[in-house]
Amino acid sequence: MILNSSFLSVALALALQGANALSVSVVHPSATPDGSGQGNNNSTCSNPSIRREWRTLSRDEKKNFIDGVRCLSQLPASPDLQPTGDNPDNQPRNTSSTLYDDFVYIHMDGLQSLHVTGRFFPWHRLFLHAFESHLKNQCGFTGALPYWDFTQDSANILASTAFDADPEAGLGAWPDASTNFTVTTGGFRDLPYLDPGVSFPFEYSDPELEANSTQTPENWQNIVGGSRGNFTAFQLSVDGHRLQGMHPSTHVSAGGPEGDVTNLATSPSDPIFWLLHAQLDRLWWQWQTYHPDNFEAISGGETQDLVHVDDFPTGTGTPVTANTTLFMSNLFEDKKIGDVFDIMGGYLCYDYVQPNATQV
Ligand SMILES: [Cu+2]
Repeated sequence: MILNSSFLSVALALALQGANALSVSVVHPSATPDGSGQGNNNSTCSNPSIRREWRTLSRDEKKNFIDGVRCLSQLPASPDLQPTGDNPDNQPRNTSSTLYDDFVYIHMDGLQSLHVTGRFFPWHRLFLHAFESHLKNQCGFTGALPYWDFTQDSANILASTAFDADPEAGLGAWPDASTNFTVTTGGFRDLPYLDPGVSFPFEYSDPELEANSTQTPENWQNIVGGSRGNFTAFQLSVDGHRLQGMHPSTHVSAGGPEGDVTNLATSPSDPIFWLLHAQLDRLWWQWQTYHPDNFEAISGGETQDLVHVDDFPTGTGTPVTANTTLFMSNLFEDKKIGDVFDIMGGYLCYDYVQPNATQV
């Protein structure tokens, strides 16, 4: 797993606002402009599990999550997994690996069709659900997937209180040069590091852009309130021009030049992936529920075009619709995009706590 976190120069500085300047515009389904457009099946989800920010969890709840991840990393790989073969460059699967590694593998397996395409948000929503289900069903996890609200840390991510050294309940303190930026503390300190090699830098159009300038509460609010009814514009606002937006920047700032989570393919190998992507799923949900026009908006194609990424931020080729299948490589059931629009729609049944109500 990452356990090798260093920093690009993109990660720091810009002390613009205090860490508690979390003025995110959170719109709960019941508070959408006309209260319609989503949650129509809420009667089938009367008791959603509630995903909360990592720092609001008790020590026991944090430990329960970390124990669950460690458990998955000790169970044998699933005999059911069948690669889709979408990624022709994918390495052969090591079937003597672990169940946790299976999740990394299916992310690698679908690499090109899952990122910078119209599948990105819905596929990752299902992926998180599959992982959370495995934690619960196979490893005694009793909570809901936590998220890392990185907007609280945009002023100084190194001072983030989300990362601490508690050997049983901590995500690990930020490492430094003394350990070659390898994470040596926290509950994941002894998980393996894949050493994926460098996947970034991308050809940045603005190489001086600071990663944390994309992670601010203001940017979050602009994303949530913008791109009305236009899914492709929304995704572009999250991924950014030449992939310099909030999503890729957070991968890079958490993983540094060589960390697992920096690598587009192997990023789930670092458990921070789950908290980072729960935050992005929460961002999509806030945008969906900001206006009824957003709720079932989907666009783009199934094929990545990194050369013309600014022209096709949600891909090209076969159009992505509510009927498009989200493949889970037989590790988990496939679903259609339309099945995951509503996180409280019957198939999915969870919600995100409203940050301002519970922030500590
Ligand atoms: Cu991904």
